[in-house]
Amino acid sequence: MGGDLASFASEYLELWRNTETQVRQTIDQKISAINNIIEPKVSWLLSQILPAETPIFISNSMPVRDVEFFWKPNNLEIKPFVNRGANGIDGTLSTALGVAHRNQSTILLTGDLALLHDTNGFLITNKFVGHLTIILINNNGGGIFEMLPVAKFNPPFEEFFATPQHINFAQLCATYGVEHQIIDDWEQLKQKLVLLPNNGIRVLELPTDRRSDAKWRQDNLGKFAKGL
Ligand SMILES: Cc1ncc(C[n+]2csc(CCOP(=O)(O)OP(=O)(O)O)c2C)c(N)n1
Repeated sequence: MGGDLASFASEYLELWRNTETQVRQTIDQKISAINNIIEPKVSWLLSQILPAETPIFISNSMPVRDVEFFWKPNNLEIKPFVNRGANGIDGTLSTALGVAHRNQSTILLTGDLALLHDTNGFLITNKFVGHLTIILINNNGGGIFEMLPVAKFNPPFEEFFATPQHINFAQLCATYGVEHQIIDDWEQLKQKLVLLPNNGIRVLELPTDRRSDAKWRQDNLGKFAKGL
């Protein structure tokens, strides 16, 4: 009886492992062929290009979900920090600054609304020791809500759910004396991350389209599970 159970358990494990391998291959093929900036590719790429053992704080909303879906497992020993369970988008910047302070150069992966929620966290700049690169996925609003059925009903979707803020982040960063750069191709992002600065705070802003990126996930997540 015990033996049967053990062999069933190992067959079951084997099934999971094979499925994982297959799904990973499908994701890699599909995403590596994409040239335009889309949100899911950010997590996939970060998992492969950051310096070894880099700490990364991953914001709630779609960043943490994209990391869960698309992060490619490997032996770089990247150190992830998240606030799961406490699902607020508040305090994101300050938490990331706390992780980065007197630590190895650190990454924050965040959406625009989460960053906006806590921009006064930038006031710590004078006391901050270390480096934080903020990878800002700017889809002008809450991309997570595009994944819900309510997205089809506009109005009120844009005004009450997506809540776009139309912020010029270059100006916002200038106010706080924080370096800012727009990233519009993958090569540029790679060059910026292969070696991280030792001090200061900078924002690398990737403009994205929340509607089409939500559709991309909706169209592809099911296919990945089926190995298509
Ligand atoms: C303090 C707080 N306020 C509101 C919410 C509701 N909420 C969840 S996700 C989200 C949108 C976040 O947008 P953004 O950070 O731009 O990420 P995206 O959805 O685009 O990935 C909001 C407002 C929350 N989780 N926490």
